[in-house]
Amino acid sequence: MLRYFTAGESHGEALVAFLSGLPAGLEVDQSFIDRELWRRQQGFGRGGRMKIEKDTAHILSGVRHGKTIGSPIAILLENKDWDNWQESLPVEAGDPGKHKRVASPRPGHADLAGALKYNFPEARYVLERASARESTGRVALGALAKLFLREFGIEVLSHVIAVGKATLGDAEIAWPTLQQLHARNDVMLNCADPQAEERMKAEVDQALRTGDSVGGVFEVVAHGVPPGLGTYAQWDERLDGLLAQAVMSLQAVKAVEIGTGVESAISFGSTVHDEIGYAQKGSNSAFTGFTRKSNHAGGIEGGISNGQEILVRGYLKPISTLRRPLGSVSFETREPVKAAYERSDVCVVPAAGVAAEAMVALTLAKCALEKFGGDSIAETLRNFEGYKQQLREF
Ligand code: EPS
Repeated sequence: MLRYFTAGESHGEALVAFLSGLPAGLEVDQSFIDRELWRRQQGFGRGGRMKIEKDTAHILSGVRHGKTIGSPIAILLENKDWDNWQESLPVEAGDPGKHKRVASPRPGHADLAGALKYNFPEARYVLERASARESTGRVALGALAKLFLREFGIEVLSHVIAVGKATLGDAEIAWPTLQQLHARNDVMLNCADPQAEERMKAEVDQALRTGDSVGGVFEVVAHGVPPGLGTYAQWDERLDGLLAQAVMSLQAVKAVEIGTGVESAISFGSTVHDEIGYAQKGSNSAFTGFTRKSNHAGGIEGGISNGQEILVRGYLKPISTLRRPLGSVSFETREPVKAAYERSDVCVVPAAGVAAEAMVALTLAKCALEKFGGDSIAETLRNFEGYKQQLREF
């Protein structure tokens, strides 16, 4: 069973991430994990914090001589900014005069709901944990899940399809285009169409100019997924439900869509469902001879992967920290004041897409382990080979 967990405050000493249940014998590529962490830090519209941090995964356990050993994996991710916070956010009691309080809650942020829930007089501890910095740990674990999925020929990537009102439009983005996008060493908004990306940049520029923030939409694509992951047999085992929870759990995500789910709701069935055909066996690298004319279902029917690319979209609200703050109330006096402002990002859509890749990869890895699971990679791949044979003979 694949289980994972993260810990750490945004300005604490470090983040820690745990992953339990990966089979033994998986090769762990440190540079791959660090590149994934780097990808999460990119994008036009990030704030000053990203100039301070250069995330790298320090593996503490569960990997020896370059391979997993079946024991829980723990990863430490240092917060370089800790140097600036040691006095204001110490583990011990410290000097209360040096604490940095968040005087008024930000509309849209966890500040108020969290302070009420945990009975804090102000929101410092709330934002420390609600912060999207936490997603760094998930990306490190997601990188391990991606390495595991590669053994099955499954790859997970993302791209940005909208920033504010600027959209990619209906252009279909083929898998090789996403691979090229992923290989780039300069990331602006991670959009596959340069013209759309310029329009997206203009939206971020406007938010920067006016002290505002801007949200958008990313799409995660999982390529090479065999049919048969997830099941309709029980409500909490449906792959679409699991992916929706995984992606919705990311900071600032307010809606999740599988395939063209939203558009489908306002269309007739005849234009939405993906017609089925059959091609000669062995003519391509597909798992079966069945083919589809389209992929509106986003690769999932009945809560089961159907062998098409899995498509998951996440809709991000604009960041709730505004340089031109909205109205709020002072925690101390209850008088109307402007919401607190702290250094922040203005747009995080590309970074959220990378974090969502990690969540999709972890979800698919969990389902793959449930279907093919073994204690070693060799055992797991043997089971997978047997299943592929079954599909070929279907
Ligand atoms: C965040 C606020 C900003 C972001 C942070 C998320 O941090 P800071 O307050 O330190 O400037 O940069 O994101 C990250 C640190 C990160 O690694 O993504 C927030 O309040 O959610």
